[in-house]
Amino acid sequence: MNYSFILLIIFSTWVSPKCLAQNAQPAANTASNTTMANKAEAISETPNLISHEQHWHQIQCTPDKETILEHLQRFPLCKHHQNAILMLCNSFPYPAIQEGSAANTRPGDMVFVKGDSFMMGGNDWESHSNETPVHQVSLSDFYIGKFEVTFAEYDAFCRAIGRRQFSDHGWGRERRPAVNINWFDAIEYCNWLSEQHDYEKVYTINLETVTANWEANGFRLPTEAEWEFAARSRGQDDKWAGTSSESELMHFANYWESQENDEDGFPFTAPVKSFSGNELGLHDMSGNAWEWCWDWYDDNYYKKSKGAQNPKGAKKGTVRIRRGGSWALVPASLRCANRYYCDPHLRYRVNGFRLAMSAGDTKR
Ligand SMILES: [Ca+2]
Ligand SMILES: [Ca+2]
Repeated sequence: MNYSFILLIIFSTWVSPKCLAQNAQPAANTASNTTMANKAEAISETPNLISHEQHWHQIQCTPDKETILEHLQRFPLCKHHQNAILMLCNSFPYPAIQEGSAANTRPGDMVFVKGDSFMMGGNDWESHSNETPVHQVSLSDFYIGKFEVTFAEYDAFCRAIGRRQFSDHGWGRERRPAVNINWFDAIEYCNWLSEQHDYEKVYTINLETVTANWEANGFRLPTEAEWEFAARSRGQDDKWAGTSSESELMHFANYWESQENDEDGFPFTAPVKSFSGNELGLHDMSGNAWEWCWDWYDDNYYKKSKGAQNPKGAKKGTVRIRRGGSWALVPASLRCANRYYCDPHLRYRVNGFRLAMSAGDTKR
């Protein structure tokens, strides 16, 4: 293991103070990471500064699909990129999907999860205060994806709306999880995919404000409670998705083993299903890519959600939940009960997502 790889892991995991993780984040890294992030922003904003603002002003005066698409292609790193995407998605119908282009996302790739009550949270020696108190919550039936959304799937969306594809850092695309996905990217994909399959769209997107219709039968992100219930194979006491034995974890999860030891053969992301699934047949719930959930994060939410039915997180916040740990982290961070969060705007090489659906009236 050389120093460049160590630095890569530190950068990809802790690059910004907005992406705080209360565990496994040395305070000493914060200042240098802030500087790195600021430099990256400065570099990305430097090219085309004047014409980029003029072009954006033109779009605001006369929103036009072709002009928005042109803006996305000419200024992929500009500060208005996210708003341009949202404007495009809100104002114009999605183009039809190319036949076979999203072949990995079929209803058969979703697992039905029978709802129940379970004890959510953790209180063992590795748990953090935000995982306590362990408390009972109840969930309705839902579906959840067997796999993380892959590059093959997300690239189909990008092609359909004329969006640039996100970097795979040379690790490979196709069946590897789509990374560099921020929370809004995931939400937009859910709505687009629902439209392709004639499901009702779950999300209403008004620039930065996103609301969910939980009765809709379309694709959506799991809630934090759904994610944990599914990772634990319907709320069992599993420490990681598929096992409670750390010696067995290498068969169930892609994670960072140690500086000297990388026995699983995947120093970065692994193609989905490279590791065994849990009892529900869900792969990579622990490790590989972090998975965005719907919920706003609140340190003390568990103190308020005892006995809740279908809890959906804090009513408002500044950071969204992500779960399951990643290829760049050690086993403690991959625990089913572990709660992490991230600024929903930020795109990191460790962040991806998984689909879910409400099961109420969904026809399958
Ligand atoms: Ca690995
Ligand atoms: Ca994962």
